[in-house]
Order: sequence, then structure tokens, then C-alpha cells
Amino acid sequence: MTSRPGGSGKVNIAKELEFQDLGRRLATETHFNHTECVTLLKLHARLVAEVPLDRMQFRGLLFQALEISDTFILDRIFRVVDQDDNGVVKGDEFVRCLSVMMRGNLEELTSFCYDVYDVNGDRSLAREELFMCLDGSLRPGRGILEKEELADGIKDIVEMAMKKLDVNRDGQITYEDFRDAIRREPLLMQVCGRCLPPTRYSEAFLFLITPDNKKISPILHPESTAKSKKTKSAASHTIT
Ligand SMILES: [Ca+2]
Ligand SMILES: [Ca+2]
Repeated sequence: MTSRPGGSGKVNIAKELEFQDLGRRLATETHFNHTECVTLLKLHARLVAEVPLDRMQFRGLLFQALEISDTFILDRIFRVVDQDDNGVVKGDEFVRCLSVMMRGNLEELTSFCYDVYDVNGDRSLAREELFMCLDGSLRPGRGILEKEELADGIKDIVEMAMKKLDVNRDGQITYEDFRDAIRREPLLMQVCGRCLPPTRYSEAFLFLITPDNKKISPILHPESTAKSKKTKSAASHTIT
């Protein structure tokens, strides 16, 4: 069937070319290959066909598909992902965000979490910012039942984080402090609230979008890290 000039066929071809072009560019800038980028761009197009992917829609998407539940953290993630600050997550922003969340290297993941926690964007984390990020992450009913106990719990974590991360003790955590601490202890990455999807959600999402199912970032996969350490240690025992 040939497409009539100005008809929907022509529009679809133009749209397809746009996906292919943008997909090619994003494949050079992200951890997804060209096919995966195009699949994600088409998924994004389906998502925004009815309503734009604005703050509320994006929050709902991350909550439902990737189990990130704290509304403050979700708002912060939106601010970080909406790079051109136009109030919606465009296709390229969508692909870049998922690339970091699911396949990011240590530097990308560190930078992402830092930007989420840096509420006022001054490239420094103060106690108040850590408190704000943690406030919604800890809720009564998870072993800490009373409000006062909860506030004390948050204060304790903030102090622990400051102790671990504020290397020169000036009350501020610079990006370099944060990065160096995470290189030593990667588990500190989400110390002030979970802003990355749990492993099983990332795996399920990738399984749906790519037949390649090319693993999530090994940094986010404690099981595989543990397994490879075990294998290495078993191998070293065999050699010695
Ligand atoms: Ca945007
Ligand atoms: Ca700050």
C-alpha cells in the first residue's frame, strides 16, 4: 500500500525516520544499542500519545514500573531528568535516564544520585538536604514506629552519612567527597533515599524492551558481584 501525500502513512514514515535518527545518536551517548534506543523512543511516544510525561505522569511511571516510591525523591529525579527544564520528559531525556538507572557505570550512577540529593543545585550537600531526602524514605511501620523515633532515626542516618562523606568536616559534602566515599563503599550511593530501581524491576523492564536482555549495570547487581567474587575465590583455591 502506498502512502498518500499528507496522509498518515507519510506521517508515520517521517516519525519512523525521526526515531531512527535520534536512536542512532542516543546509541552513541548511552548504554543502549540502536535497536534498544528506538524501542524506548517508541515506548515513550506511546506513553505521551495521550498525556505529556510531566512531573506527575513521570512520578507515576517510576512508581508503578520501577518501584521508586518516595514522592520527594521522585520529584528530585524528575528535576534531574528534565535536563532542558521544559516541564516534560522528552524522548531523549527518557532514554538517557533509563540508561543511567539500569546500565550506568559507577561515575554516572554516583553523579545521578548526587544530583538527586543536591536539592538547591549548588554542588554541595548540606545536612538539611540529606534530611529532606531521607524524610520520605523512612516511614513509621518499618520497625521505627513513633514519629519522634523516626525523626531520631533520620538524624542518626544524616550524622552517619556526614561522618562518612564529609571528609574535611566543614558541614558540606562536595561531589568529590561523595564520589571518593562511594568508590570505597558503593553501598553508600543511595544512603539518603532510594533513587534507583531495585534489581529485579530493572531486569524485568529490560526483558520487556530488548530480546538481548543485556544485563543491568553490575554495580547494581549485588548477586552477580557476589557470584563473581565467589567464582574468583573458588578459582584461586583451585589454583593454590
Ligand atoms: Ca525536558
Ligand atoms: Ca546543595
